[in-house]
Amino acid sequence: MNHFYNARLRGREGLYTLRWADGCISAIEPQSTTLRPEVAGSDGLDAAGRLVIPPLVEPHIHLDAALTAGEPRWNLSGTLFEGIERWAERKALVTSEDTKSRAHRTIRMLAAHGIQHVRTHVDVTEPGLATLKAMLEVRDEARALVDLQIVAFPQEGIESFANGRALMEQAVEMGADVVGGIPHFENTRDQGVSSLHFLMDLAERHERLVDVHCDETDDPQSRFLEVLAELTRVKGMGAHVTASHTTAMGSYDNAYCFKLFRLLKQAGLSFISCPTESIHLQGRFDSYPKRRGLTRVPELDRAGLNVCFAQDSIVDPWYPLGNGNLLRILDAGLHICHMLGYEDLQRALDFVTDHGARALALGERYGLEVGRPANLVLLSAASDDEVLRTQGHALVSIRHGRPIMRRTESEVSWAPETS
Ligand code: 17E
Ligand code: FE2
Repeated sequence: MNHFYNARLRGREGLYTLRWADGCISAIEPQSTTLRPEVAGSDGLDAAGRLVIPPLVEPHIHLDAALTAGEPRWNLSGTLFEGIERWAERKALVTSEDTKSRAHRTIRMLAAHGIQHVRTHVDVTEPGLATLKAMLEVRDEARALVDLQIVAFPQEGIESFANGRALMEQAVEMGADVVGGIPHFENTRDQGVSSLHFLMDLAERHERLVDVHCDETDDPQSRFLEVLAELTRVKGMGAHVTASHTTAMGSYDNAYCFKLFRLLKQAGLSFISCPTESIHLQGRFDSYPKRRGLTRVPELDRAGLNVCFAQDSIVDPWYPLGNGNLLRILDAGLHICHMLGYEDLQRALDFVTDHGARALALGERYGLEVGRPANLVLLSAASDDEVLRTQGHALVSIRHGRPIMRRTESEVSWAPETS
């Protein structure tokens, strides 16, 4: 196979033929009519008027903890903090084989839904860093399916965990792509602030990206985002810094948020919201009315900031469900964030494609342009809103010019007497 024909492309009118050669996109040709298979040639695939897009991007997931829910115990309160405690118990039992086998199984679940770019957080609050070493191997072994970015993620803190700083330094030296953090979990406000100074310096020195679990709480006093944004602004690192979760922003008062947004725009950092995870983990200390526990997705988007959606968890101590389908997360996110208006539905896929690619700083490794990698996904629907309305799927995934996944569409058949 070397081309799609009768493809619809987002943001463009009409039908297209999309060709590739040597693993890269070689032509994007507008068609004047619908092509019949005899005309198009046997080495092409008929997109039948459906969308061809660059791959879905999963910008935030924890592959090291995936598929461990209930082992050894369930998170009964449904809080982030109990999740961290349950994970600490499971973490004591991990082996390299266990980590790698669960990570590979989960990556396959992601790839089965048209995802080819993944950023995973890997817990580095583990003396010896055996899990990180295993995940660095997974990064190479999984290349046929996904490009994997690894975040050195200090789940139990940088300042409040023994040797936290040294573990972070070591993780970066071993080859982590991204520097993480968790300021709202540090023991004190001061430690949260100093952890951010430390991790931003570490990333700057080693030229790494940054992705901080930031203010993942309903506590309106959790204001580490302003510190992260200010450091980002001063260092001019906006294109390389992401704030994940920032759920406290859903509880900030508007006067503070108004001032904060000015800084966020100057800093130009990216945001990731994990809507299914946050609606599940947050609001847990409320009775009624009960908060949604999400960051201000539409407001960030309207302010011109880069926001994307992510899964966060698949069957782990924090979230018991998940199947790799990022379009399910998009559906939930748009509902929870009051983003089902006409305009939002026309461009909904931005939040799981281009915006994710920007957060991951993929640059020219991503997108439908001649010369870029032939990483392409055929969807089951012709437009963003139809993908959502029909709960559409990725049907074919092409990676570096080779088909790696095909999904058969489900069909409904009727008994004769019903017609
Ligand atoms: N760890 C954390 O701090 N927050 C989360 N949402 C997950 C792990 C899944
Ligand atoms: Fe996370």
